[in-house]
Amino acid sequence: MGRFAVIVIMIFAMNALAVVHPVTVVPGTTFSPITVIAAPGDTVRWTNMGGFHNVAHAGFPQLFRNGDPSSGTWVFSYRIPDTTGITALPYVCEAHLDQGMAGTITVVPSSADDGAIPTAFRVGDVYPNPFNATANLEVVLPQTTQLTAEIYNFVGQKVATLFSGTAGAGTHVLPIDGSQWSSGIYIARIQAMNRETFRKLVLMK
Ligand SMILES: [Cu+2]
Repeated sequence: MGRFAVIVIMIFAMNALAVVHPVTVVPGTTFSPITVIAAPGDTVRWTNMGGFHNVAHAGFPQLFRNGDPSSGTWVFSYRIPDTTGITALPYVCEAHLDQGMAGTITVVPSSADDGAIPTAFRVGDVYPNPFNATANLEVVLPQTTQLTAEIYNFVGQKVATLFSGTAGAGTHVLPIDGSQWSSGIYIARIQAMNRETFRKLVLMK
């Protein structure tokens, strides 16, 4: 397939507002939310609400691990380094690897240039991806704005409109339902604030 040129406007922050992103380790085998969109300098904080779990970066070198899996209420914080070049920090619970207990921190450049309100919107990765039938797309808006999110198939036909209208500031999780689509590659096209971003999806049934 042809490649979409994605222009990434990278505005580096000198005094970005650091944010704490909470993740709940819920009873069962799920991190919630599964995907966190964060900037360098932000902190991700996991809280175990029950079950025998841990949190371990699934990369090399391993950047964080809170220890061996344990039950009981534990809290673990990890501050994303200011170094550039990290775009994603996948992590797992080592006790439930075989059950797919995993999450991702998607690292995007901070768009705050003065510690104030970010000026650009952020789009996370589609998760899970590849997916079977359903997935989620996360869009973070710094202000109320017009938002359009559409899915196109391999030959450029629109197969779904996830959202079209006015959306408020904050994090929007847009569900993707591919249960009626055939397996293959799809493209999510997200437009807001005079910018356009694309994400590739792989549907495997
Ligand atoms: Cu676990």
